[in-house]
Amino acid sequence: MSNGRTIAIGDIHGCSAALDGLLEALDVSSEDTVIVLGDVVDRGPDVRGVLERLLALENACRLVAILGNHEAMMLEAIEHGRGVAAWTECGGAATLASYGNALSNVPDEHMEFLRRMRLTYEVETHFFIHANYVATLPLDRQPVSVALWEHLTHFVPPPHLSGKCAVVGHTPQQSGEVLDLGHIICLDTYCVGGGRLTAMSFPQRQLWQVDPKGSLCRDGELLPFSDD
Ligand SMILES: [Mn+2]
Repeated sequence: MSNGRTIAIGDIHGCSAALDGLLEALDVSSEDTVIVLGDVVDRGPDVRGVLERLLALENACRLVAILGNHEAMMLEAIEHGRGVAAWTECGGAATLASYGNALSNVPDEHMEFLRRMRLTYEVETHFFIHANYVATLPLDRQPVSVALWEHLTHFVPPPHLSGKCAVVGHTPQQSGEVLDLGHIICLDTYCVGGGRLTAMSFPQRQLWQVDPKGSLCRDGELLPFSDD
């Protein structure tokens, strides 16, 4: 067992300045595992820059990239030409703009990164998935429609059969505050809409937040566990 930390980061959506500020505060080492919770692309100002930073981060720590619905849409659009209009309208236009509005400008390295993204990841006490889960199914059998798409505003599942706490993104918290339901923690604090980009360590629940420009709001604050 390494001495490294396990740190999850909420939905980045092309906010490279926020990601820079957050990574500076986190000061990750090669021992650390950093989990990005998906939706690193689309909507925000600098998708290409975010992917460049994540590729660099793979060399600085153990990076685990969870697949979000936006990466799934981007892969479908670019690799199979499916749903291009829907993807473009859902924030894909910003992704395209960051590559000079030409799909051919998206480097293979960036596409390979998207293809490496995984549906779930788990540690002893927590598991990580983009949107939501089916409580009665093991983590390796989670349906993609739920894992990538189902908002917590639509359905809050009971605790997962593993007994582990779920850490998710996808359902934006416009307050900028982490949503803590006891058995589910949502780290999508709506950076792309003017909220914050959030990182939290597990199981310690240390919290770091930056604003869209990357200025630190909360630095390594320890959040109490709720009993809910
Ligand atoms: Mn999402």
